[in-house]
Amino acid sequence: MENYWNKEIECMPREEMKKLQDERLVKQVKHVYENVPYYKKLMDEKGVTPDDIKSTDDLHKLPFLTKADLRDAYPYGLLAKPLSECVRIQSTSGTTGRRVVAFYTQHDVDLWEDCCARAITAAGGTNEDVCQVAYGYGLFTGGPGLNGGSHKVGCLTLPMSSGNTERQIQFMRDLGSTILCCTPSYAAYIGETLKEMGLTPDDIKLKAGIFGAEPWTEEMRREIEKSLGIKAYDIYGLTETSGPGVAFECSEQSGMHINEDNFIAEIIDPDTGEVLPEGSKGELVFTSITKEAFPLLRYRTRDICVLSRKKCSCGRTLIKMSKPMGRSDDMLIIRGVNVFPSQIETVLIEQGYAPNYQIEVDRVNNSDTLDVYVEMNEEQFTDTVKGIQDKEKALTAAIKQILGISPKVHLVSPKTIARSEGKAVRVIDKRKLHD
Ligand code: DLL
Repeated sequence: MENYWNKEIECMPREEMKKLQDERLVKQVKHVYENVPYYKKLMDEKGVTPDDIKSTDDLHKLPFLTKADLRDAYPYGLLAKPLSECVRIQSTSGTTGRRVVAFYTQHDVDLWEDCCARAITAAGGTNEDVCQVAYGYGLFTGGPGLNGGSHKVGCLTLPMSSGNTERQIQFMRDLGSTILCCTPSYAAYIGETLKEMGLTPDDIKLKAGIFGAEPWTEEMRREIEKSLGIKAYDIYGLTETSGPGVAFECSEQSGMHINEDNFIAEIIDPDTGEVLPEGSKGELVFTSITKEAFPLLRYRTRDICVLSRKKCSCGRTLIKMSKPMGRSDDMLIIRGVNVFPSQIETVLIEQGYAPNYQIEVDRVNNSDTLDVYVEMNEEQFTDTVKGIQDKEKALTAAIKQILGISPKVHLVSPKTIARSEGKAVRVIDKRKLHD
């Protein structure tokens, strides 16, 4: 039996959903044009006015927004409501200098939590459940989003945040948690720890997990399902569009339904910006049609995926997105933290190293590792062993300061990092997260 949080919306006939989107888009464009001078300028430059947008068929006329725009307009430049009406911010992890900050009115928080409630319900959650939220709390959207969704559904909510794995397992056993929300890599780690503690899935009551915020494979899904004795559901979202719950998986476990009453999805060619027909692989672009405080229009996510309207056995008519298959920029997600190679390069240069380096990312025992190989010049190289170790320590600390996660730094002899004749290969990602 399939469960819905809001059946009317989730199973709405296509034509009705389009009508709803049309109305909301027209209203939203007007709201943004009148209240966000930054976006008005982009529209003016493109020669588009709100009168040109009569339905979703006109969406392609609007300019795109990118992460660069968000940095440019930081912190308040894209705000569409007076501060007096905003009640919350959230922010993404690990971006350079200027972080991305998203704003919420109470109405926005409610809509966001509602999206998360849909995800929890689709995973079988009801008010009989005990929902353990082990995503990070704080600026990261994972903890607060799923926490709010869990409250809405009426689950007994355990706001654990991430970390302290043995305590997670103890609470899980003592309180009889039935739903676990965390990143897939943390779920796998909890599974391993359970085993190390001499326990089996029969010793816990978990039945479902809601895992997202980073790429994960079908193999990883099977491994987690087995180690915890659960059904594992994917959930997608990004801070810029509110957080988790933009899309969620249903019992069919074959792609995530996008909450189309709140977000219009498009797939574009990342090089030309041209809108591609349904079924094409390309960059996912979102327009939020219900958010008040931070309503981004045509925001380029950089996530590469495919959209599909194929009939779903769960009865939902909401369009489905595939698992993200990569990114159209060079952002890496390491232990849930967004990392750009350029951030590491900036630190190296600041610390007096030449930009001869290589970043190696791997996944060992389901946890991401980050190794940074940095070449010393002749002068640096003649140092003593202790001197080199001290330099490695200082560099580790400086990188950690910027990224929020700790790398393993290896200083290597001059001229040992291969020079490239074309584009430098700065990153070796051995994780094989995409098929
Ligand atoms: O990761 C929001 C979130 C929290 C989603 C909890 C799901 C669960 P950001 O930190 O802004 O927000 O990172 C957003 O993470 O553009 C994707 O590249 C990636 N991402 C998010 N969910 C998935 C997923 C949160 N299910 C960026 N599969 C996005 C693959 C994902 N990648």
